Amino acid sequence: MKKTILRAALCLSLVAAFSSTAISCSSSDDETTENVSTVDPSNFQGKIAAGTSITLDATKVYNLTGRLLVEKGATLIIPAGTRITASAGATYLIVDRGGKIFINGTATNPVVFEGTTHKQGHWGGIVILGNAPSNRSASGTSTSELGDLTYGGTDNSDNSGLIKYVVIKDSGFKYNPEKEFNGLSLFGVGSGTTISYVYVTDGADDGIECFGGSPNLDHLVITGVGDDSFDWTEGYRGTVNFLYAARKKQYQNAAEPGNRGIEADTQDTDPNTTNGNGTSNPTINNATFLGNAGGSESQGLKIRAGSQGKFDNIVVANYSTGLDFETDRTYGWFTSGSYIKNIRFINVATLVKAKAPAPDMSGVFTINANASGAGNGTALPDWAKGWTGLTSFDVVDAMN
Ligand SMILES: [Ca+2]
Ligand SMILES: [Ca+2]
Ligand SMILES: [Ca+2]
Repeated sequence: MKKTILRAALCLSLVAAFSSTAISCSSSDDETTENVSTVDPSNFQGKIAAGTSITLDATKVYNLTGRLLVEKGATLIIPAGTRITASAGATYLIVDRGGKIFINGTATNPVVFEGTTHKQGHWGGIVILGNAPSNRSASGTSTSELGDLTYGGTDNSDNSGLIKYVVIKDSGFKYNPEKEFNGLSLFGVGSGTTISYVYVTDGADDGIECFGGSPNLDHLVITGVGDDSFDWTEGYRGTVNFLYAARKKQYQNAAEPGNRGIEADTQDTDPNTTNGNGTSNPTINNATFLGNAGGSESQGLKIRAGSQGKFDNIVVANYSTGLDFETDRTYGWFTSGSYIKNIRFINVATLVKAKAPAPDMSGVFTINANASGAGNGTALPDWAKGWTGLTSFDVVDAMN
């Protein structure tokens, strides 16, 4: 009762400037939908409504206590140095189609999202929805497994804002095996969005997952996530430039045996159709993937379900299998051209694998023993030092 009264009072105090918001003050909704025009740092959740722009205060620590939705037409600006601590459970930040986020971290002052307790899966993650196509439907739209909102459309160059120098720790809360947060989940995000210098660490499920869309991402560091470091599906077609991805053996367990650097799909609901919206075909340049031989999915790059891709300057180290292909359409793409160039395998038992009957896949890549990957071979590249809190990382750390 007390909570209800407080919520009603809070709502009334906040909606004065927004005449159309009374309906959203229902407390019956599981997802809190109170509009926020000012933010309570100790209870950071609710809805930033259309027409509203909120800028956080970097001198304060924000405790994310539920869902924070940035609505279509609303803007959330997070200045350099802001720290957001997330309470346990389905606490997450979600930006709706047409909403904008600006995470303005810097190399010396990143924005940090972390759990109130440091453990994998403690809180949700960051979810961005855009207007770029998903191949789950002819219209390019679908419903997000996270947040249950419509995403996608027809605008490949859609712009959801800017994410720069952000650290995401302890993410990956799981509702059930089909609904799991990744550190950063991009649903139909368009190429007009800027995503640079993102560090996901110690999270459950995947580090970053792209569900369709065409966002370009650069300078990504992903260490110690439960499933795949980088995952794509639904016709993802962006470019990833400079990616340093490493496992941490300490996190491998029966519940999360995942151990893939990349897991590439074309669509989960029906991999045999792309509904006219194309198969996944991103470009990955300058990437390092450090695994360890443990776990049931020790594959550097798992490319399947018709996914295509173009790779250049790639280091794959300490995986049982380097390149693991599945399905005829994926075989067809990689045997039809030179799409994996300058790859370097270090301590990889089986360089390439494909399910029978498959064509000979041994010629689909070109080796370069001097490939630099993310910039420094297996070692942490210079661009990843400092803002991540890391000063070094190498194969030994992935084995721990
Ligand atoms: Ca995932
Ligand atoms: Ca995955
Ligand atoms: Ca996947």
